Amino acid sequence: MYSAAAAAATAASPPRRDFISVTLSPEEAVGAGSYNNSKAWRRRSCWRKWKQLSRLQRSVILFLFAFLAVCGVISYTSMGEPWKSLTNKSLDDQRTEPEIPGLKLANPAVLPAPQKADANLGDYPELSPQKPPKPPHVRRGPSNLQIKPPRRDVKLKTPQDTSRVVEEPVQADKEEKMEKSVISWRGAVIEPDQSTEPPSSKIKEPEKPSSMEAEDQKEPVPINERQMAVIEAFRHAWKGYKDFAWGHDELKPLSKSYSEWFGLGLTLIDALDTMWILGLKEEFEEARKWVVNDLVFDKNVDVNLFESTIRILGGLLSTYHLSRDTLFLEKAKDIGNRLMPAFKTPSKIPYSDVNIGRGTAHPPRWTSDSTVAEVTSIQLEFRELSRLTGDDKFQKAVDEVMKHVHTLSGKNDGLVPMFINTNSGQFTHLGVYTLGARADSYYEYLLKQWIQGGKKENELLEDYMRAIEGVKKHLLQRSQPKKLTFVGELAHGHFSAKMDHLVCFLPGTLALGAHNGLPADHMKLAEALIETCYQMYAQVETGLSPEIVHFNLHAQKGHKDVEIKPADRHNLLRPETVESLFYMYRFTGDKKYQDWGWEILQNFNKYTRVPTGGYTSINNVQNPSNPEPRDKMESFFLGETLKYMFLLFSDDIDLINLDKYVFNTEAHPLPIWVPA
Ligand code: DMJ
Repeated sequence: MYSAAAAAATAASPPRRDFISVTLSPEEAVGAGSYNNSKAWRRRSCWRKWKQLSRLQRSVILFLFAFLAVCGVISYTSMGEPWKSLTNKSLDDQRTEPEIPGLKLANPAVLPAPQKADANLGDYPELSPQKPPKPPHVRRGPSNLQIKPPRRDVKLKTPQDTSRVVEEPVQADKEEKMEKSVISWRGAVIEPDQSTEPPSSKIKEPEKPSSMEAEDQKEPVPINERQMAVIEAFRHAWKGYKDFAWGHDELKPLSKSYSEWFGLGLTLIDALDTMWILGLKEEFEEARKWVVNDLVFDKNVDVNLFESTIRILGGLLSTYHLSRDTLFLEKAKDIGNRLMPAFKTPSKIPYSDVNIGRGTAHPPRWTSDSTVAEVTSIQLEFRELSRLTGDDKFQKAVDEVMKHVHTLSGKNDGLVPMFINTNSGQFTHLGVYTLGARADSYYEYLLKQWIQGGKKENELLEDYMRAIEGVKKHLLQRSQPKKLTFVGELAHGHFSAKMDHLVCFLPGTLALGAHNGLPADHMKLAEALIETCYQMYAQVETGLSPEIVHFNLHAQKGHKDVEIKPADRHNLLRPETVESLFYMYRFTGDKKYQDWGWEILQNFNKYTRVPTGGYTSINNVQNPSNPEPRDKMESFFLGETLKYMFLLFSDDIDLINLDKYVFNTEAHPLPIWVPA
């Protein structure tokens, strides 16, 4: 087309440089030296070219332009939306991607959506206790049951802090209730309605963790070196039990055998929730299998109502709460039902012993009395069983005991005698008062039931407050030379400066009461008493407390505060001091309590650890060169002592949060019934 037009133009008029230059090839133009690539030159050249076209040619070209323009408008409107969203998405991606200089993500808009935090809960990190310096972040409990790891912002409660700290869980609970999800802690899941319902409610199947909760996960608090040492101690104890006593009640670590009390795998059941809390997944699964296959209550065997309630029923209930595995609840219901014949007495004060296979109960052979601590320290467990099953018979039976004891005469300013008759329902052996054996956990359970029930049962609080006043009035004294405050005993008006190690539960209980709003002087007393309990270890040659001490009331040259009688110098690996150290550390944040516990753990390792596995009670805490091993590991060493050690060394207040759980007297945590 250009050639024809050029030829025609050449013939009609003299050649014009600019025109010629357009029709020539660039080489020719350059050769002619006339090529000018300026914008003005190009504009003029196009216009001339346009003018040279025929009208038809111009019309065709204009039509083509118009047609293309219409097509363009149509296609823009149909593609506009996706384009817009793609553009916005890219912007969003830019907002959420961190800006790393020099690094660009390839095709960020087409990356797969991120996985949810719990998409693979089966990936449970294994503990590696061999590497204490940088311990792994561990989610406690078997992976499939793990819900919420602990909070990142670990805070210790101080008395000044209390109001603020208490508000947190309440607010959190409110939000969780609104979402109709579950309240949970590290695998513990409590349905909100379950945690508030009265005993008449029906049991519900546990819920699986929702994806919403998974999103809510927080960074686990790492396990520290001291906690790793507890895990190591537990594994050593467990090795002995597994190798020589598997499925039996107690390990005899020296003779590499076992002893039987009820024939119900007492150590294994007592240790279940400890394994959960310590994160010992493999051990837990193995023990669970034993419960599935071998734990049978249909046995012609006499069990002690109190001991089997606090260790077996309590252990099964807390393991159910932590794991949400209904196996443990079913077993708890089974044993709970089998213990009920104990309450068929003329007074409704239960007998001490029950044959769980035959469904019969009886007092000990030599008396029709029961021990006061025993009949008043089964309430947390039976009440919880009623709440979970919806069957109020368990709670009714134990509440009746408490109501009856509340009205009884024979107390001394709230202090109770040690025995109660199952026929008459009256206290017997009047006039002897102790916070030690046979009475201890009566006081503990007054406070703890009040807390468990949402602080509404005033009679329990009244009895507790009165009893603490009774302790102050009749049982408190100070020793010489260190002026240690201790709790003695009263027998028919005579004060005895004797204190059982068992009494060392008291500082922890007093601190728990103060944390729950009871008078501040309870905390002061707790601080004084825990110092005394620590001295019961520190002043002894092995650094381990004897079963019973006598305090010196008068200064004597060369005498310490603590005296030990030959019959009392054994140590059964008991938990009470470590238990109280745990409460004291939780509520004060004072590291000295952790240090004291650490000393005690080291001394257990030094004097009671058996090289082939297990720990043993000893006969003589005063002889470091021969503490005389007794060849028995009590189940509470795993159920309580090591559990409280682990909790004491933790800085994670959500590791069994004391505003959500109350420990039974065997250290099995049960949920506090949150007020509706
Ligand atoms: C445990 O069985 C319980 O703590 C009980 O309350 C007292 N005795 C032992 C531990 O010492």
